[in-house]
Amino acid sequence: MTTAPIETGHVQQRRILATAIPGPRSQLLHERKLSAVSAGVGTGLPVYVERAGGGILVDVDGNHLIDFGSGIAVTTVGNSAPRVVEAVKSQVEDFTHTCFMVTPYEEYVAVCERLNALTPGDGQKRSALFNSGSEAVENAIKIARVFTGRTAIITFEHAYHGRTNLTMALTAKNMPYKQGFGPFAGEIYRVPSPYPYRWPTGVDRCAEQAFDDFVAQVHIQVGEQNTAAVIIEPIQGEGGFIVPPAGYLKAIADWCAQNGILFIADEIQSGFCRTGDWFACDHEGVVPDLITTAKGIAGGLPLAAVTGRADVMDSVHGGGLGGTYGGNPVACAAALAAIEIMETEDLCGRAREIEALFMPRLRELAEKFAVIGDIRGRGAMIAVELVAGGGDKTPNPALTAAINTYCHSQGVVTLTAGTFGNVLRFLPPLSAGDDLLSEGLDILERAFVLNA
Ligand code: PLZ
Repeated sequence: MTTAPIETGHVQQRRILATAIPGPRSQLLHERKLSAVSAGVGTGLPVYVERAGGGILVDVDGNHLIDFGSGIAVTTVGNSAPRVVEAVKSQVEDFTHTCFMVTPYEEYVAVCERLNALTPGDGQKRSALFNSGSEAVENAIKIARVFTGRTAIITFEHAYHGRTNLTMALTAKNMPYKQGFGPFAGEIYRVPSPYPYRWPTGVDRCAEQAFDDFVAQVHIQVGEQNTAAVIIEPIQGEGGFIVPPAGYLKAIADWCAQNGILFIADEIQSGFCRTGDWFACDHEGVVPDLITTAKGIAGGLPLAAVTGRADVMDSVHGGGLGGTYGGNPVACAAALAAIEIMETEDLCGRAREIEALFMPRLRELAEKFAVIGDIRGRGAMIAVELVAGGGDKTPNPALTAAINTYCHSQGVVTLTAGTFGNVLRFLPPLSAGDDLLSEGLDILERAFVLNA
C-alpha cells in the first residue's frame, strides 16, 4: 500500500498491468483518433485514460499507470483532487459563465488576490486571468510594451513559451513547434542560455560569462533603450530542465531594473510548489516585475495568469486586456481549492521530499551508467540528460526514446524533453505516495539495465 500524503479520491494507488500497453480498447480508440483528430496533434503514449487520482492514471483497459508527468506539470495537487472536485461541482451548479468583462464575479477577484499574495515580492500587485500559458505570456508582453513604450523582447536559447504566433517566436526549438508556421512575430531577440552542463568553458565560468554575453548582446544587437522586457523560465522546462547557475537570475533582474527593462519570469511550468517553493524565483530571492502562471494553478482546469507590479499592470488602458473565457468561474473555483490544498498540505514541503527520494536514486544510476551525463532540477521537477558517455557529451536521443518507451510499456508515464530530445524529465503529482514513486524508479532503473 502506498502512503499518499494527501487525499487521492477513489483510484487505487497501485500499478496494475491488466493488458499489454496500449491495450486493445486503447488501440481501438487510437484508430478512431487517427481518423478523427488532426495528424498535427500528437500523443506521447496512446493509452486512453478513464480515471485518475493521486499518482495513478487508469486506462480504458484497466491498466493502472504510475504518473511521472502530471499531464506536463498540471495535476500538482493530483487528478480530481477531492477538494477541487467539490469546488467545481458547487460552482457548476451556481453558474458556469458570465464573461468577467460583462458581469464580474467574486471567484476571479479572489484568485487574483491569492496570486498577488503568493507570488514573489511584497509590493502592491495586480493580476489578470487567461486560458492558457501561451495566452498569459502574450499578455505579459503586451503589458510590458505598453508600460515601457518599447518593443524589443529578449528571450533565450532553449526557451519554451508556447505555440501561438508571438510565443512561437519566443520559443527556441523549430521542430515540432515552429516548422512551417512562420512568419513569426518581430522584435524578438535570442541570447545564450546559461546551461551549466554544456557551457563551452565549463560549469564554473557559466554564471559570469552567460551574464556578460547577455549584457553585450542586448547592447550590440538591440539597445537597452529599445528593450521592453526580458522573459525567462527560472528553470527551463521543455528545453530540458536547465537550471541556471546560482545568482544568474538575480544578476539579470538587477540589470533589468537598472535599465528600465521589465523582468518577466515564466513560471508556467515551475510554479505552484513544483520546485519546492511556491515559485522557482523564491529560491533565489528574485522578484520579477511580471510573472506568468498556468498549469499547476487549477488542479487540471484551464486557467492562466499574469501577475505583477501594480504600476505596470495598471498602465494598460481599460479594456486592453481580456477574452471571453479568461478567468472562467469554474476554473477559478478549482484554482482556489487547489491553492488551498497546496497551503494546507504543505505541497512545497512534499516537492522537497520527492527531490530527496529521487536524487539519491538517480545519482546511484548515474554511477552505474555513464550515459547519464547530468542530473538536475529542484523539488518535483527533476531530469536526467543522456549522452554518449565516457566523457563524450554528444546527446543520446535514441537511448532516451528507448528508455521512455520501456517505462511506458511497464506502466510508468515518463516524459522526455530537451532541445536535443535527450532528457528524461520527472514531474510526478505531489499527491503520489513514496511507494509508487519508488516503484516507478525501480522500473526506470530496469530500463537502463536493459537498454543502456
Ligand atoms: N511557458 C514555461 O512550459 C507549456 C507545452 C507542451 P500552454 N509547456 C508544455 C506542448 O508541447 O505544447 C508552457 C511552458 C512554459 C509557456 C507554456 C505554454 O503553456 O498552456 O501550453 O499554452
